[in-house]
Amino acid sequence: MNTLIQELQNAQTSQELEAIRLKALGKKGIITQKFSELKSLEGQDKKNFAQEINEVKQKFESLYYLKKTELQTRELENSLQKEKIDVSLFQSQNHRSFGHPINYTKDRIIDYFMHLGYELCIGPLVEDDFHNFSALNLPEYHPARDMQDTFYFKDSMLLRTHTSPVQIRTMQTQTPPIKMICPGPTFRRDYDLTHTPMFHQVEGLVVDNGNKASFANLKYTLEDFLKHIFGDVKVRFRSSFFPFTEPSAEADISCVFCKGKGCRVCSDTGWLEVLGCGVVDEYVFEAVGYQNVSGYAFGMGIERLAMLTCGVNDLRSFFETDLRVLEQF
Ligand code: 2NM
Repeated sequence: MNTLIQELQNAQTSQELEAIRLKALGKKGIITQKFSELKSLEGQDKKNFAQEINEVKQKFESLYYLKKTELQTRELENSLQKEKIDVSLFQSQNHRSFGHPINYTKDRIIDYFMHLGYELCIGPLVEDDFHNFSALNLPEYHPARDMQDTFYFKDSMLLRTHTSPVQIRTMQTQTPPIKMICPGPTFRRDYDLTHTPMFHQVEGLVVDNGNKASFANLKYTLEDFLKHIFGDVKVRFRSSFFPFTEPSAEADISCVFCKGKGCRVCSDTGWLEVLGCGVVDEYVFEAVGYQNVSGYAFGMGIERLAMLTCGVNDLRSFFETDLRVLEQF
């Protein structure tokens, strides 16, 4: 028995320990055999011997479990040491890509305006009626508020249909001068070849005291911005309408595919519409409690800009997360 205990204490591996366990408690183990010797005994002798071997068995087992835990812990630590990997060693050569075109385009837009000192602002995706509609001069009967365009929750909460509520919130918490941009996801109940229920916008807002922020500033900024994003293109402004700006305009660039000659993408016009803008309506300033200020704002869809700059002709490929598509960028 003592040699068994001695061997147990000397075991160096789980395998060695298991061999000793079998030697003691296996079918033909030393302790197991002692139990079969009981058959040939009777009375008090049997009782005494049974007690003796049970004590031996218990002692062996408790030492065995102690040793087993000790060895397993040591072996785990050893394998952790041995199998440690240096993640900086391996570099896959097969999956070089420049990230998702939506993020890439968004970052380029943000970079441009942050270099001009615009502050980057973000806001909630779930909005209330005031910030998404009322403050922006979208009256209750306006079609943009129709159930068909907006995802509603109860208590007239909704998924923001544009990023403009972030600008309302910024004006409510800051005082002019303000120069800010707000990128992020927006939601509309629209789903076809050229619309997805979730899409991304970047909007910008400049507010200054008195009449310092003018349409001329806006026009210069956006012209320079579009040339920064698209390279050598012509830019033109067409008059337009938005409830929250007056005057309002849309900016076109000469078609990046046919250089203005006319093609399928620009419907033979030579021009591509890329953003909307305008001088912020007095009504909006009233809604946020501003007086004697002037400002301009602009907004653009990131998907559209990404399609034009990355040469993507199907909007859906942005949302399919198909690596074969994304790897091409
Ligand atoms: C656009 C076009 C024109 C706009 C206006 C405002 C705010 F909050 F200042 F009134 N935010 N965004 C705006 C103006 C957005 O997107 C096509």
